[in-house]
Amino acid sequence: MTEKMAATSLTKLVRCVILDLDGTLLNTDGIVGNVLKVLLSRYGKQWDGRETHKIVGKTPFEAAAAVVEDYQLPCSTIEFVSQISPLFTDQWCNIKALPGANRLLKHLKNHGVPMALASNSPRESIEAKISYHDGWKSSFSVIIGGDEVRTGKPSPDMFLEAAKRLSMEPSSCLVIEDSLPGVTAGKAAEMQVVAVPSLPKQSHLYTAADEVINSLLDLQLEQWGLPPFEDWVDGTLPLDPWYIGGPVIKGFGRGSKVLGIPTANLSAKGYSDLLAEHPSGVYFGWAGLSSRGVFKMVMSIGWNPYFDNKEKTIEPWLLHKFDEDFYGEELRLVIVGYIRPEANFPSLESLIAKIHEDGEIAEKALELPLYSSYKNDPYLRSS
Ligand code: ADP
Ligand code: RBF
Ligand code: MG
Repeated sequence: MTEKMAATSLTKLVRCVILDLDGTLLNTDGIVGNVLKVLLSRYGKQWDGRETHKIVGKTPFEAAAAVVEDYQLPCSTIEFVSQISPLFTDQWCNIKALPGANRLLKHLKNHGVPMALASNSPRESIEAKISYHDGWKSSFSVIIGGDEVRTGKPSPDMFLEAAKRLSMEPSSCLVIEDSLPGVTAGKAAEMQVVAVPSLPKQSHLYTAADEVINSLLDLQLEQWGLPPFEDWVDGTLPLDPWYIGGPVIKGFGRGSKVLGIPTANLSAKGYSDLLAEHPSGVYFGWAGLSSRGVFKMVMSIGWNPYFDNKEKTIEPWLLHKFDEDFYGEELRLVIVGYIRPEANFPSLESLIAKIHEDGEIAEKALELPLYSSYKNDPYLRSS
């Protein structure tokens, strides 16, 4: 190793992790739609989910102001906030952990890496929200809420206070954050910062972060001198299986034509919640076709950066040679593992080569008992 490389890697070594809560560990955005649907209906208005992007990442007051204006509600922003707050409180029990959050907390706890939770929301709300997630509260040696420091993020106060209470130097802390104010705060505190943006197609805004990743599944702890995850198996990360299905519809019409890789698309209707819940990336599992059987499958979820799609889609490639199309047939998928984040590529050839590599990884992994047992899942054969 050269002297310069040794110096750079040394500056990266950390000894503890400071985590943000909403949007980083918890899918708080997932409940926003539920709450707005209820409140707007009281005003005789209908919540249009497409406006979510105007709300996430804002303070409660800013978000409320945007909704009051957009829907021309006959109330002040302050009135709206006081009406919506109890609705949010009622939903805290429904906020899901983001993919990879439980895995991360368990891993760091098992390895004795000290953790702090630092969130702009009040201490009381933090405690209430995490109370619904087993083992979370005891994972953190320190919890700091927005009401416990003079100024919240983007000020570094909260992170500096967390370091102090952990008895760590700021340079020994790794901050994990989804929001821009959080990243700004972490860098102002002179800490290492990994950004996990919660909104899609935003990574170019996070230039201040030391690394930008797509989801917690992509975290590489060894880069920061922390104990690496030990759960990857032959290039795959086992997941709690999830299920999705429906009739095969026409896609972008380019899978076979442009790439030579047909992907059997499912309609976004009826599974938008499921799609929103799962980070974009390349996954694999088993695919059942009602009259044809069960096949190995590798797929991408997301916006296909190479084609810069406007919609998040599911693109399942069945690892089997079919002699004909099967549009309209019922396709059932069980997704059992993760391979990599979606990427852009300098050429079509390199995209195609990568997808074939994904196919080989999936093909091999699905032989492992860990994954092969799902081949017999009744969901794949019922329709
Ligand atoms: P589209 O844009 O309509 O999805 P594609 O070129 O991606 O078109 O082709 C997908 C279609 O090809 C599927 O809907 C299915 O009917 C057919 N097909 C044939 N072989 C496969 C395969 N191995 N995996 C997925 N789809 C396949
Ligand atoms: N598209 C991308 O732009 N980037 C990717 O990293 C990517 N990975 C893929 C991996 C697999 C296993 C499959 C089946 C597709 C992938 N694609 C990716 C999507 C590809 O662009 C898509 O199937 C076509 O756009 C067809 O609509
Ligand atoms: Mg397709």
